[in-house]
Amino acid sequence: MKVEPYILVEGHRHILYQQPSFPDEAVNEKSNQYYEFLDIRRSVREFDTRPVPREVIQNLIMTASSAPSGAHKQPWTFCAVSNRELKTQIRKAAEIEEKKNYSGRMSERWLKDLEPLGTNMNKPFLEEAPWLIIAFKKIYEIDMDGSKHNNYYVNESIGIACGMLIVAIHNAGLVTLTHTPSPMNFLAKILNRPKNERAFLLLPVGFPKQPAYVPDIKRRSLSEVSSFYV
Ligand code: IYR
Repeated sequence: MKVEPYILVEGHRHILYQQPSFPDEAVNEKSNQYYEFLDIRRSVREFDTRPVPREVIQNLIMTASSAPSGAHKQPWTFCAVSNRELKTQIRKAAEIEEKKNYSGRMSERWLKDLEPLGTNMNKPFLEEAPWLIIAFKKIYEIDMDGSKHNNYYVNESIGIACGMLIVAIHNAGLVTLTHTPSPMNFLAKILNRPKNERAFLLLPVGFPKQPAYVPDIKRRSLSEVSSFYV
């Protein structure tokens, strides 16, 4: 059978999709290996001083940006910060917000839930990590003529992209954590972002400190996190 390299769907070109295919046994093996590989990933809050080349960060961002998004709008900008002064400014501003969070804005219950994780209002990783990647979501696009158009499923889209970024970081032998200073509008100010962008997540990236310690948490079992309808 002759397979066309592309077809037209309502006048739009759809190109032939190809990806590697494996025998059943290999599918099983690969899915299990990948699970084991990702299951060792942890949020790490202590970073080594070892630098990470800019090219690596560029690759990580391109991996994140390969994520699916609402109507393929790719409604995100990933800002990569290695500049010392900017990192210091970000740390100072984040700690001001976190101080308010930890000493009043967060509920007793919330603080209790965080206790085993050992987080607090001090965020040294914001200066110690060689890079900070700040994911900004683009609420809307601005046309050449200045008109605004809302993007679609922006939170879902950037959430998926950030998930892929975290996996790419782990795959490269690097570590990160999902830092959520709140409110986080200081990031748009410090980084001078355009009006249509809102900070979504801050991910410090680097090599883990040697030795690094992480909380002794357990993950839920398959039966706790799933229901099958077969
Ligand atoms: N944003 C704070 C508090 C915090 C909240 C949750 I939910 C965490 O899982 C961890 C921390 C901070 O970044 O410390």
